[in-house]
Amino acid sequence: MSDVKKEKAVKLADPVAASIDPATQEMIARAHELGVETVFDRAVNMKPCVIGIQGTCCKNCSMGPCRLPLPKDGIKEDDIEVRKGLCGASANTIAARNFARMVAGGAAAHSDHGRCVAEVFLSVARKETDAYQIKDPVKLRAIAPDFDVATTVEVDGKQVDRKIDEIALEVAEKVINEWGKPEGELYSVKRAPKPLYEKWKKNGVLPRNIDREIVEIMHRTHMGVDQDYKNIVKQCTRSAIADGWGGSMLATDIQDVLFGTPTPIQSEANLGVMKEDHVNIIVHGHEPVLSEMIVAVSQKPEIIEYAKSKGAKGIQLGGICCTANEMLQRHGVPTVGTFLQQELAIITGACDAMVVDIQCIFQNVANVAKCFHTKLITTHPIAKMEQNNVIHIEFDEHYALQDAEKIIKIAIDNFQNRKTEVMIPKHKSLQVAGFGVESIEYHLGGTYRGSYYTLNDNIINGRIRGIAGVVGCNNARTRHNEAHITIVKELIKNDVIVLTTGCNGIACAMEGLLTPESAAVYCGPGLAEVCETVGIPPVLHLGSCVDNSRILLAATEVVKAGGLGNDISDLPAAGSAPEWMSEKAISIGHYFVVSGVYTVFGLHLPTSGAPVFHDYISKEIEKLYGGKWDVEADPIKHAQLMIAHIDKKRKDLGIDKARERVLMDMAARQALDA
Ligand code: BF8
Repeated sequence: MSDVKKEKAVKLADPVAASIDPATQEMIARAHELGVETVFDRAVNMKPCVIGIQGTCCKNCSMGPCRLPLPKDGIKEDDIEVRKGLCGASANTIAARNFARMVAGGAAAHSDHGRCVAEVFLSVARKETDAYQIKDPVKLRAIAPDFDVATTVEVDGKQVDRKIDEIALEVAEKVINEWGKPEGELYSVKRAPKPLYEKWKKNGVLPRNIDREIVEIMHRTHMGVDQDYKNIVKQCTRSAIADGWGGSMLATDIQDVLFGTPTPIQSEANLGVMKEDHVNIIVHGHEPVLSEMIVAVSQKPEIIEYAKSKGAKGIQLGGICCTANEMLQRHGVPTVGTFLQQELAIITGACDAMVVDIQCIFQNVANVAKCFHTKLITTHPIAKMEQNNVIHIEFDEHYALQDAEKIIKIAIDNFQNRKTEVMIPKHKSLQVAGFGVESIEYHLGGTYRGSYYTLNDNIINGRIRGIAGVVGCNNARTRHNEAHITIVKELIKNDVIVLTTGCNGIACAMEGLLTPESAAVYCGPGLAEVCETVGIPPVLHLGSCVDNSRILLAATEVVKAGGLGNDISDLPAAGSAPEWMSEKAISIGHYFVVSGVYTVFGLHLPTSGAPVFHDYISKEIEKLYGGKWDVEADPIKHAQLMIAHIDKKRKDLGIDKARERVLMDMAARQALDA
């Protein structure tokens, strides 16, 4: 056999077909020039399994994997008797089990992150570390009542404020208990609108504790346990609520308490934020516990001097994935890129260290780093890599500053070792990020009447047609950022304000949609007017993926402000994950759905091989919780589905014709709710 025949034909990705982003296209071409393989190339060489895509491959025991593709001539009446695995499991059971395990994986990832933050908070409250402090005591006082912790105490017949240290300790002990308390229900589920809480109670899905719901999914989906797809979905629901209204919400709250609640802040996004003459340190992953310390140490004058002593002009920090969003929203650290740009950042030849913690980290970054001088540093005990060029420096909150300093010095010492010619794309965009429940209230309500009334008024009078939460990943099976940007632009063009998190937030930043000025360019006239009046972008960046809890709470505030129904499911609102790829996205999608949100996913859902199960989560479930799943790969149709849903809700509320400008007073709002 000739060498040519022995060699596997390796195709290279077409940069323009792979991404809409010019910086990404440039770097894919650069990777080809240097002979470095990336995810974009792997995606054109390895096709996904079609049965896996349908969700009907069962590998939960060693009699399988049992594969149940959808019959070409469609399913028949007796499908569950004919199409089955060795044990008899139907396509519905198999797809529901697989779906449930994705929810468990996603909820576990968010919630274990939350637990880590809660443990640091407990150390701070117990005064075991002085690296972290309580930066937002106001937020701590605000959330304390949610955990039945008093914020005042009676002294001489008068209520006076309790000491913040006492509140912190009590809240921290209650919070850490949420992962494993033996009885009761999660505290934070009561933050949902009352009708939603009542729906969860009636359907028996109130989460008991965070860990238990994940463990129970693993038990129920073990071979030979739960064989009723509706019952399996019930447990998915309990676990997803324990994520969105539990583990993720606690992560967000405690991160705000420890590191500060974000307020709008200006920065930049895309690979062009890296600087050739600086030490470039890229922090990638999800937990701000590490990145907060990296930010703090990198600003120390003696560290900057040390960098200069090695020939650099300074230190340029940058972020990838949700660590980027965390450092951006609290410190304005620029965003290097989305999930699919992690290898490309190293291929610039200017990444002196990539510091990673948990989640969304390609194992291939280690292979790419080998081709350059980049030091790849893992920091978390649960996330190591097998390649021998990876350095592991375990981050311990008790020695946080020392650990961060050690990591930064490795990066600085590496500055002089650059071996490949540096090529940093020029592309970068301005962005304003750092929005949240509190800042939306302030921006749309003003200092003296901070509230959601103004937002509600603008929705009622039709300037703002509705609200969309557009979130989630990139996926190398689709053109990088294309669906994200097309969907968001179609929504804002139709006066739908967009709340974004995760990699959608980064994609929108790269496209320049996170600036107040973009309103005049891309928005319909109503939304443009609101954005110009209050000086906000039409796309509000609410942070990382655990911060999707901010979207749930913002929706709850809209309900509370009145005039738009009694529950999240009444709102003219919809959710979307255009380029999803992770199990976390499925957990997020499901908690949006069972919180009452019509939620559309791009690409495909791993449910298509089991149409009866798919119908259940995309139709019948709406009767229980008011929200439902949908899937649409075409981005314009995807956005139009969301807009149609928003219009239907406007009609149900009786505000479909009220597009003339009417100033609603409280009585008028209450009349709408009646
Ligand atoms: O948690 S959006 S690719 S980075 S999973 Fe990952 Fe998806 Fe990006 Fe953050 Ni969320």
